[in-house]
Amino acid sequence: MSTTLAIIKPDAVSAGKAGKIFAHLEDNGFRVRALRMLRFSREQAGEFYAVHRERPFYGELVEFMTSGPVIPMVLEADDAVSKLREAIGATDPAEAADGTIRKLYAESIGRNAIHASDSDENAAREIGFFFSEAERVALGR
Ligand code: FUP
Repeated sequence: MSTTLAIIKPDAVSAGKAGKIFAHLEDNGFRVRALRMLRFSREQAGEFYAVHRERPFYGELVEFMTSGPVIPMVLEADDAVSKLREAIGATDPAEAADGTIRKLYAESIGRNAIHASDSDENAAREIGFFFSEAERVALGR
C-alpha cells in the first residue's frame, strides 16, 4: 500500500460535489487516512504551487485556489499515485476519459475539481504540507 494527496478544489466544494467525489474515490478502492477542510491563504497557495510560479496561469491558479474552501486528504491504495492520476483524468476535462472525476465534475482546465500528486516524491511533500505524521490515521484491515 502507498499513499498520495488529493485536494477537492473550490469549484467542486462550492458546487456541492465533494460528497460525490468522496464516494467515487471510496468506490474505486481508495481509503482515507487523513482529511481536513480549510481555506488557503495566498501565501499557502503560492507555496503549494511554487513549481508553477513561472507558468502563465500561476496568478489565476492561486486566485482560484484561494476563492473558497478546499478539502485535502491522504488516500491509500495499491500504487496510490498512479491509480489516483488515472481516476481523476486529464488536466483539461474536455480531454479527460469518460468516468473520470474531472470528466464528471470539472468545469474547465483552470477549475478542474481535484488535485492529485504526480509522483511519490511530490506526494510525500504535499502530504507533509497539510498533515503531520500523527494526523495520518492507521487503518484497520
Ligand atoms: P494536473 O497535475 O493535472 O493538476 O496539472 P498541472 O500540474 O499541469 O497543473 C496544475 C493546475 O494548474 C491544474 F490543475 C490547473 C492549472 N492549469 C491551468 O489553469 N491552465 C493550464 O494550462 C494548465 C494547468
